[in-house]
Amino acid sequence: RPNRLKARIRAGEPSFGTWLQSAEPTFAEMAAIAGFDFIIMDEEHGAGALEAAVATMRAAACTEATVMIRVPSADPVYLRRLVDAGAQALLVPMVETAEEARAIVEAVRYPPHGRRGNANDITRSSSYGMVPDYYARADDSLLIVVQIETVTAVENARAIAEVDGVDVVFIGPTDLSGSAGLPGQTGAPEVEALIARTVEAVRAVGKPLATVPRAGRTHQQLFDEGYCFVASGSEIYFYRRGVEALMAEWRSY
Ligand code: 3PY
Repeated sequence: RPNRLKARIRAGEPSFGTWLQSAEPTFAEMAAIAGFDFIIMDEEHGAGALEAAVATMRAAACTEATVMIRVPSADPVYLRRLVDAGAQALLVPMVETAEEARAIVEAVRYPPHGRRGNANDITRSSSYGMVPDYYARADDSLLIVVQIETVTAVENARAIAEVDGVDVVFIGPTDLSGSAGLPGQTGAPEVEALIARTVEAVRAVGKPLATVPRAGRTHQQLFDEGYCFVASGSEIYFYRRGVEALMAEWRSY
């Protein structure tokens, strides 16, 4: 299965995504049918783990949408389990140094470029051995996205972006605001300044950026600033908006 999100990024096409927190594949399927280019299944703050990730990927497989997994941490063992299970895109939170970024890339690349173990005659990632050239194509077909969301990470943004194999740098404004001592104040000038520093550092390296929406910016403005994808809302958010509005309407009759 081609990594359509990676192809879109390479072609310079901006992509719209959304988050999946409940690990319910039905919502992944719905988001994919609705036309999102990608879905991030969130294992950092959401409910699911490996089996739900596989179910989510299967649910989206009938559409063009790519599933990205946000892992709970940079644990190389779990990263490897996910790529064997067929994850095409990984989002790693709280990356603070180039060394951490390099370790993530090495964990999921096959030798000689990394330390991924080879069982590709049986894994889901290689279509259970039915894709003969999987080993040769595996490294390049994976999309690796690292999150910059602490003040330390901003200081190291250029070095992180320079790591070979880091495809995209994802700015997390919410955690960055917390790290800056201004929790939740993503529009504060100090936080905006940290984001601007990161944008400048990553663009200097020529790597694409990604983020979530934030106040005062349309999606188009973010794309114009060099973000290749924006991940907006989640099934929890959409459901909350819907039930709150409908309850208010029904109780008003
Ligand atoms: C952040 O804004 O901190 C994120 O990780 C994206 O939700």
